[in-house]
Formats: sequence, C-alpha cells, structure tokens
Amino acid sequence: MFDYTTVREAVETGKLKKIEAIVQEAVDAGAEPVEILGAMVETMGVVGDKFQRNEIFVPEMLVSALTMKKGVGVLKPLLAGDDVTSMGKFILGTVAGDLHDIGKNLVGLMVESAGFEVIDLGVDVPAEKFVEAIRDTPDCHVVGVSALLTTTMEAMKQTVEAITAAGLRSQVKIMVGGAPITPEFAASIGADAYTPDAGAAAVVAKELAAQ
Ligand code: B12
Repeated sequence: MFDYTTVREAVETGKLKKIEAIVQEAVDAGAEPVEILGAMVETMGVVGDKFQRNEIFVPEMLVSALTMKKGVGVLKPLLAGDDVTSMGKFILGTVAGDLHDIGKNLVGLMVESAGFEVIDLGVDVPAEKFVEAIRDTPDCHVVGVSALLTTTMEAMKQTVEAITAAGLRSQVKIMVGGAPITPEFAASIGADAYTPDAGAAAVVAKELAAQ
C-alpha cells in the first residue's frame, strides 16, 4: 500500500509549490487517484481540528486549502470519467455567507464525470440566485447546495424555501451536503437527498435525475 505521509504533510503544512510534484509522484508510483484524494480530504479535517484548537489560524487554513486545490488539479483528469451519457444540467453552489468551495468543487467534478453539465454558481450564493438559475435552466432537474458552517445551515433552509416559494420545487430535486449537514437536517428542510461525500453525490444525482 502506498504511503501517503508526504501527501498529507504537504497539505497540512501548505507546501503550495511542491504539491503538484508530490501528487504526481504518488500517481507515478501507482497510487489510486481516489485514494490520494481521500488522503487530502482527511488532512483537511486534521487542519480544521488544529484550527479549532487554536494551533493554526485562518491564513494557514487558507494555504492548506489552496494546496489541496492545486493537488486536486493534478488528479482532475484522472478522476473525470468518460461517461458520455447526458444526464442534463446540475446547478451547484455554496450558500450565502459561506466561502468554502473545495467540497463543492469536488462534487461538481464527480457529478460532471457522471455525465451532468454542471452550472457552478460559486460561493456565497444568495437564495434568489439559485432561484434565477433554475428558472433560466428549464432542463435542470437536480440542484446541489453546499454549506460548511453551522451558521450558514439556515441559509440552506432558506434556499430550499425560496425555490419552493418561486414555484420551482417540482422542477428540481435538491441535494445538500457539507461537513455540518446530516440526513436528519436535510430531511427537516425538505431536501430530497444528502450524501456525505462527492463520490456518493454523483451516484445519487444520477438516481434523482432518473426519477
Ligand atoms: C479550508 C477551510 C477554510 C478555508 C476555505 C477555503 C476554500 N476555498 O474552500 C478558509 C480559510 C477560507 C476558511 C474560512 C473560514 N472557516 Co473554515 N474550514 C476549512 C476546513 C479546514 C476544510 C474544509 C474543506 O475544504 N474540507 C475538505 C472538503 C473536501 O470536505 P467538505 O467541504 O466537507 O466536502 C465534502 C462533503 O462535505 C461533501 N459535500 C460538500 N458540499 C456538498 C454539497 C452537496 C450537494 C453534496 C451532496 C455533498 C457535499 O462532499 C465533499 C467532498 O467529499 C474546515 C474543517 C472541516 N473539518 O471541514 C474548516 C471549517 C469548516 N471552517 C470553520 C470556520 C469557523 C471558518 C471561519 C468562520 C474562520 C474565521 N474565523 O474566519 C471562516 C468562514 C469564512 C466563510 N464566510 O465561509 C469551521 C466551522 C465551524 C462551524 N461549526 O461552523 C471549520 C469546521 C473548522 C473548525 N473545526 O473549526 N475555512
């Protein structure tokens, strides 16, 4: 089994200049791209824990995030599948007040690999922007909403409410996710699905689109 220590350390300590070479080395050594990604995702959890214990601060957390993004860049072509079936459009965004996008971007990447055309609205997306995008995209049947902060879970609820209030709820299935989100919370706000990670998101998106 491949030893991911170097990959983990690079993300944890923000080796921005070296990460691409380190990830490439892992690939060349035969490590599975999904496993390299998994090691990086896990490390972001370690980074978050260190932040919580005041051992590191926002700038360090940001450098780790940028490092992970660069590392994902190397894996992107290897993770993207060759699924040519068109599953339609998938609108994706991180809710208002929330700037976290690594998880959302991974969801976008996996969903795209599953055959969807992803319309990424970015981060800090107001509920109205989701509504507008759905209205402007009648062939979109699945929407993905991400939130990483407990304080922005409310914005996720408001996003589902705004889509319903706009009369668009029957057009789309809504998937939600992000570290603080639980299946119970997803159900309580009327979302159609929750998945804990991007791989499962792609599988569930396909199921929802087929309904
Ligand atoms: C990197 C990071 C940052 C970076 C973000 C950079 C970026 N471009 O994304 C920066 C430095 C900007 C940042 C800022 C802040 N952060 Co921050 N951050 C993190 C950290 C360390 C990693 C997040 C991450 O990228 N994880 C890796 C990805 C791959 O995992 P993921 O996002 O969970 O996504 C996966 C799943 O959740 C799921 N998923 C995600 N979205 C979706 C969507 C759908 C539809 C589906 C189906 C699935 C799904 O699939 C993904 C892939 O498998 C987390 C720690 C943690 N444990 O989450 C803290 C964390 C989320 N941040 C935290 C905090 C407090 C903040 C700040 C408030 C700090 C501050 N004082 O300023 C600010 C808030 C800024 C804002 N308004 O958003 C806290 C939140 C605590 C809480 N209870 O709310 C955490 C938990 C750290 C901690 N332990 O204290 N942060």
